[in-house]
Amino acid sequence: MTVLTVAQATVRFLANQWTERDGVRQRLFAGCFGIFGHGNVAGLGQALLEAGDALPYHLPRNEQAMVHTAVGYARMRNRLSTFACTTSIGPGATNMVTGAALATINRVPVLLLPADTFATRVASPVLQELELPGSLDVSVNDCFRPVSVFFDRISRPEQLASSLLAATRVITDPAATGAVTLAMPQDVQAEAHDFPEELFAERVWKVRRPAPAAEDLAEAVELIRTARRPLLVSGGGTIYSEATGALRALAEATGIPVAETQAGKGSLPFDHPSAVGAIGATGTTAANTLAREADVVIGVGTRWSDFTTASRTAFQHPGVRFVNLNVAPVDAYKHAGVPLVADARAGLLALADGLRGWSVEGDYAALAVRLAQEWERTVTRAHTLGHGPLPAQSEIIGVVQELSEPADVVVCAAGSMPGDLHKLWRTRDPKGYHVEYGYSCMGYEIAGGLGVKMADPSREVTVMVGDGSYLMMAQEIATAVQEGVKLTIVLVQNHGFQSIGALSESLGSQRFGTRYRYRGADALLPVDLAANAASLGAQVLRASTVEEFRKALAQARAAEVTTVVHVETDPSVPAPDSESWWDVPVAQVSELESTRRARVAYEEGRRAQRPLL
Ligand SMILES: Cc1ncc(C[n+]2csc(CCOP(=O)(O)OP(=O)(O)O)c2C)c(N)n1
Ligand SMILES: [Mg+2]
Repeated sequence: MTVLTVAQATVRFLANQWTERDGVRQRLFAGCFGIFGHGNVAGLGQALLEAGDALPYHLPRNEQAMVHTAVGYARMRNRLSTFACTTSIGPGATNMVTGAALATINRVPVLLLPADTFATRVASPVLQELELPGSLDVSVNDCFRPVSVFFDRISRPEQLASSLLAATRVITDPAATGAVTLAMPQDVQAEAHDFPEELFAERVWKVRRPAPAAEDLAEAVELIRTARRPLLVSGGGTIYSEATGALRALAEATGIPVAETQAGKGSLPFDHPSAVGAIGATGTTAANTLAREADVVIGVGTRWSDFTTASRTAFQHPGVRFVNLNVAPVDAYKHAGVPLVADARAGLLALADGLRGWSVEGDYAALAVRLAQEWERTVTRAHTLGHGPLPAQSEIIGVVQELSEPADVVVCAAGSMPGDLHKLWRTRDPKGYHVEYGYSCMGYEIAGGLGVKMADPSREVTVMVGDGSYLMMAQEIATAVQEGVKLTIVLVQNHGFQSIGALSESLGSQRFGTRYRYRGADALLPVDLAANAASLGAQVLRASTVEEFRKALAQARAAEVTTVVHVETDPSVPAPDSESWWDVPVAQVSELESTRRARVAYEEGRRAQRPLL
């Protein structure tokens, strides 16, 4: 037996957990981020101090941001390795709730260790303690329950061992993973207990590759063999499972074109003959044309979000059927599909086997190639518009593309940029495109980019961030500087929320509340985000033309320190049209003519919606 505090035992346990897939072993927890307060400074803080390099500690600037960093890291490591995150009680803890939701919605593992108020309650109410008149066992940490895939509160040291084991099982299960939260009362963290030694033995959590059930596979194969216009839709699961080779082999053997979701972008290199690019509301005309007429749609590792299905308008074939290959049953059963509950790679190999000798007709494959080539010309035009005096955002994307190497990573999350990147980025590596579009959380960009770079320092990481997102969460530039982690950050200044502004306008709401301007006036604000970035310790370069931007970006890429390239763009130039739709309800009654007109268009759009039951 080993006498340790609950916090010391937790840290020792975390330092000894490993994952293994395909015989490759890595640490489940690369370290621990933490912001200390009275809730954890002498508990988990003391334990991390004592543990030293056994579980390396990193100091972020904001609790939400550190979860983003952990998510960026874990996504880059295909969910096989992540970070723990510890906070104090109260606001430090609840700051992590958004990060928890982001992790769970994206199905990315993070371990959250918010401190909790005293289990003994002798000094209650302590600073920052919630006091509900009708209940004494609710704390602010109960906010984590609906956004965590696992939640427990360690009120007694005796609970720790079983809780840690249950938490680790969930976090390493690709079908269940997300935010795993262990709330730790401040007194319990510091309490000593005699723990069984076996708790601290090295443990290897095998991440298996379950194969589809034979009867489901047979049904799927039979269905696909009847298809005349099948379409593969590849999601994040393909990339996490390292199944891109198997996808490519299936596409090459059968000629089925492959469209990509946001998380699945990079499943095929953009110029592969089977690649038709992004699908859905931010898709290519190639993928969306094929989707409209597809009779069998094979989803691989996708959760069929509304952006992917264009709010259930993308698939218009009257008899369209789905096959869903997904490790998570919740996704495999969507759209009344034939469920292939399996690892993406195992499932794709099984499908390839079952479909041996079968392929789509030559005309169909040729149509897909022609449509993809057409879109490529659209992309080239958007990259090189020659717009002035300020450049269009698509030209900024074009220059980032032009200077990037295949293995570089582009990172983004919210604003108009994710949609533009989904349409216009030419991905050449499965890990080259990192857009957080499950939660599309403004503020993920820099913090998440930090995690991406920490996960693979050999790659150049370019963070694309709008002025709105930057203003929400730029402070992790200071963390990047402190950690000696080099990021290239492209800060796109367009004085407000171009994305929501354009959406608002299209819905008859006249860009209300989306422009950063003085109250009642049109003049720009004297806000200097470049100076702000410099104040956080970054090297900063300013550009106002495409040429200047190209020079600045080349300099930023060559730099060894985190460098921000500040560029002003013209928000009035939209990216090329997706010929798609997104369901955003418009007021059914209004005094405004613009709203009434938008409502008519909205009702028209809804007519194409299909229940897919
Ligand atoms: C935390 C959060 N709040 C609100 C939103 C809704 N939203 C999506 S994009 C956006 C504006 C983003 O502005 P900016 O970063 O400047 O990008 P731009 O739209 O100008 O391209 C808003 C408010 C969000 N996605 N995340
Ligand atoms: Mg903006």
